[in-house]
Amino acid sequence: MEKVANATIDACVTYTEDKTGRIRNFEKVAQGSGKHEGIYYDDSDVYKAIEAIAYSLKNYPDKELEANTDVWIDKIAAAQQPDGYLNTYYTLNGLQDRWKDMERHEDYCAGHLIEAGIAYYNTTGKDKLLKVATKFADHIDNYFRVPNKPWVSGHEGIELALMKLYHHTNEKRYLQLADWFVEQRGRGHGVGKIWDEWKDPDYAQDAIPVRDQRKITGHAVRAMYLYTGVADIASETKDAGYVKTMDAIWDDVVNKHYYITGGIGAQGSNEGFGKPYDLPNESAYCETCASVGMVFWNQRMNMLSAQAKYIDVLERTLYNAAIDGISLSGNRFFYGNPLASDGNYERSEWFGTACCPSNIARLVSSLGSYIYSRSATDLYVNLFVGSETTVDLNNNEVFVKQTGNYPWNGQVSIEVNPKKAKEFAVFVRIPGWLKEPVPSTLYHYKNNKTNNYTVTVNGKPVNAAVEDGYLKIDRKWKKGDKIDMLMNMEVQRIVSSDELKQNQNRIALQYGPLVYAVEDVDNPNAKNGLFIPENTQFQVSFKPDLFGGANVIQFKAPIVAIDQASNQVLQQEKEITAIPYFLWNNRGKSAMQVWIPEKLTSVRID
Ligand code: FUB
Ligand code: ZN
Repeated sequence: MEKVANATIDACVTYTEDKTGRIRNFEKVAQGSGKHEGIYYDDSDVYKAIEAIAYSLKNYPDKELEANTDVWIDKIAAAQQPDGYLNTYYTLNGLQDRWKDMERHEDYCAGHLIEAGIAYYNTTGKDKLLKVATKFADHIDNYFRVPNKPWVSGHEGIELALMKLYHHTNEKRYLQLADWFVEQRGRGHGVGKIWDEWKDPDYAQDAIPVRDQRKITGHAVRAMYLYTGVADIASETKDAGYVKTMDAIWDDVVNKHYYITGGIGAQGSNEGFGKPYDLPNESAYCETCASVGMVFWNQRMNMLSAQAKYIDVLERTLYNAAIDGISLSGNRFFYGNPLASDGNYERSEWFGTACCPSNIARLVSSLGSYIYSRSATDLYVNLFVGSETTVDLNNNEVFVKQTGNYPWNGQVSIEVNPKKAKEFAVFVRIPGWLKEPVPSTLYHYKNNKTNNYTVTVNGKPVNAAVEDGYLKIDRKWKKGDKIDMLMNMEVQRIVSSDELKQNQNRIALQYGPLVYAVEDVDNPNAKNGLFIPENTQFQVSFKPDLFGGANVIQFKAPIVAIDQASNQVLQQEKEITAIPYFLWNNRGKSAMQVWIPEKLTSVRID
């Protein structure tokens, strides 16, 4: 979060207002003329940057940054049309063409504007951007839903944003509009580039109505944003049809399309989902934005059901595939996050289509909102993150403080300090990775090895049941109470189910919730020559000087290579170091792999 505050936001600001024309586009609209610079969806990156700034300012106040953001907001407000419409691409290119091509992201940009407006208001109390966003939402509602004019969003996102606006304002029309957008899909209304070009409405989750959908299809970010919105709507309306869709699609994703890093969207060709079980490693697309969306969706699924399995998935994606998208320096980004590399892939400063940098920035800077959830009376501890917060439970302020060094080790303390001593439940998530890598049939710990855990309250063992993945500690809580949790972490060898052809005879290493990778920078020639025999002994140690402090897994294992002089295969025992996957490519370009052969016969020597 500190890196995002100090480096990532700076990168986003520089690229938004200096190195590209994103802010200039708003200025030109206000001036009444000028050529649009960039791509038709670039306004969204400005809004996402503001959203990230808003979350970040909460923990890292910065007067200068806030003042600069206020200037951006003035420019955005000045570009809004009298009827509420706001889009620099169409306003500069001719408003007569607006709302014609459903793929052109006008509503997608509106969604990001709404999210930014709410976030900025929540942190600063300033409502200028929120008013602009609300006026645009009202325009969209009056233009489409009220007259029931068909419109299928070519890139979803507005549905979840409208649900945020509904929760913020309590105005029912935004809930209705969100639901209306969802109900438009799958009815043959789609018109525009996507539908012409792809000839495949599956790409935009538009082949069949959402309540009939049972399989994941198409573009991964689009799908994640859609289903986040659908889960939000279902939480509110208890729509059983949507819940059925959500359950089936979630099962399909985690059991057939899910990388061990939590990444999704295997294919570059459609930036999305491919055939079931087709999960190549080196060409894995796993867009950073898709991981961000996966985190959103699983958070909403958890809120809908209070089941911890969704947080297991969320945590895996967050700590592996998602934060892999950002460098340790905070100002380099991966668009795709493969699980193997020949050493020619590296993070970039920016992209032509620059959706990922501000997306990972807004996710990381809002980490605080993923740690806990609550019902009216009870508290849920979802993530183990050092933090302090006050939660209102049934008109009782409860100050909660977490300390520990998770995910480097499994010791976590949670202080629970209610203002008034009262009976309620604290549901502590018992991470699924203690037993199984993921709630999925795709991956298993070799030899069914599991990790143990203990939980005490004020030093005494807890006698409580685990419900839906949470240990339910129901008692009269009073000031000074403390939960101590000890999750035993062991290096796990993960194997894939038979369907995952690309991973056969290979293992991945995991310690706690983190997946590890072997980089050639530590282990010359490992990419094509390393194998890890069954009886290998692993040592884990925390290296304070590596990557600013990180665990490594070390072990002795053979690397085979062809000796050029003799043309013989040589096998040498080497000291191998594996690092957390998300930290790879922070020391220059290097070959890397997550899935490593177990036997000499599976090694492919190039
Ligand atoms: O279309 C907007 C964004 O650009 C998508 O979410 C990304 O996948 C990229 O295509
Ligand atoms: Zn992206």
